[in-house]
Amino acid sequence: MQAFEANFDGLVGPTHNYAGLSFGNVASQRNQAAPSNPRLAAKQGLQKMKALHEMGLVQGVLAPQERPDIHTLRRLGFSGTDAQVLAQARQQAPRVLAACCSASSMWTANAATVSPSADTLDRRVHFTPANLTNKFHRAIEHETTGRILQAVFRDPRHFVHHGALPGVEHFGDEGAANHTRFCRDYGESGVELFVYGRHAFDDRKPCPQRYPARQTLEASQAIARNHKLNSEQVIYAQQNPAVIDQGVFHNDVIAVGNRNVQFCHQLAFLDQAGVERRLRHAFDGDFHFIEVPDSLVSVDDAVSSYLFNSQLISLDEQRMMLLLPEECRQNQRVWSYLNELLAADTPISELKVLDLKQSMSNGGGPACLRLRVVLNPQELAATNQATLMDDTLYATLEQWIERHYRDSLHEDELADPQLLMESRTALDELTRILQLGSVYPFQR
Ligand code: SUG
Repeated sequence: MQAFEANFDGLVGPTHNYAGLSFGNVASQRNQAAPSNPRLAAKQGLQKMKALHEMGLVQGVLAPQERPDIHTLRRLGFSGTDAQVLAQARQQAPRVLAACCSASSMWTANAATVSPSADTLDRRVHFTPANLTNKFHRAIEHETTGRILQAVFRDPRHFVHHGALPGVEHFGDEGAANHTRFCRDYGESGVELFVYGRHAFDDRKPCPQRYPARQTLEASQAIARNHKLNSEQVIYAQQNPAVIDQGVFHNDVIAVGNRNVQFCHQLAFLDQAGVERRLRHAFDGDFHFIEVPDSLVSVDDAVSSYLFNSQLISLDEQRMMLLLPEECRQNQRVWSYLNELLAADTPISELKVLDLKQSMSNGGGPACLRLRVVLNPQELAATNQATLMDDTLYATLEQWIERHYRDSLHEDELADPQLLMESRTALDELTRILQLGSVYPFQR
């Protein structure tokens, strides 16, 4: 059946800030305590959604989360009025407060793993919100993420929503950032590649030494089972531990795939030749494994430019476009490689560059900001239409951002009770715009 890929981007929340919360993510660590601009961040994200919509792609919006997360702060023993909770947290545990204020749900590549109906035994689309156990500020996302996904993909005849995996390191799961689906046509059954950083139940296997491996093999296997995938169409591949130690905290920082193309760095996987062989074998058709040599683009270049965190988009049956962050144009080696790539005989025939600096400064590029959901026409019709981008929604959201977002925010301001009020007012209005119902703790 005919199907297509929709991208659901995370709207940047009103508390977007740089708190240095992600050990192993070099941009997050480098920009700790820098002032942020939530309004600009949200507008940059919205511009990207508009650009994809204007290219004729189906573009959706996923709502941000309630931050500061008063509910979690109360679970951690802070009490009294909301203002008192914030004041106590600021005084006694400012890093915990910062974690409870992160707008990190904007990176919806980490919201969930999604398997299209063409791949699943029951022919429904399966969603598993990622538990994101490796980072506290992200581990508090999945409950609300699950509610938002259910409010967008409601119809149980088409959509299955699983709970997040057990919230322990053994089943650490980072969602679609470590999951790529290859297919000939989107509506045909595909090959799902799950990339993991370590084995949780076997200490003898290689693992990174400096930075954490956030995804385990056992988590990926559990998702494939829950999603009722055909095991012959599933490949598990270990990320190269050496690149995790250089700042590649998710596979989507070193590889991106679409349909019959895997575009990746030469050092992306532990057994790269084996991964290529298994993909070619499972794919059953013409397959392009485009490997970028380390001699042309180093891992450091890949991490600083986010070359592989681009979106690889089908323009038609043959041609694809890379949607890149501006940082790729600023890196001479990356930019000259890309121009050579355009001249070579591959499906990648166009480049488009976007300014996403506010998100990039926290280690989130174009691909981090979107969750890919392959849908057939019936599934699209069953999707919450109010979340789909068009000119009206774009204009509404732009005004909404203008009304509710600050144009500068610093860690010191996170305990300001006014910020909480602003954020809740904005989100309450947003749930009406996107017709989500009551998805936030403050609304329940
Ligand atoms: O989980 N950064 C996010 C970036 C996620 C990028 N996603 C993908 N690669 N798919 C993370 O490390 C930084 C927040 C801070 O430091 O304030 C942060 O959470």
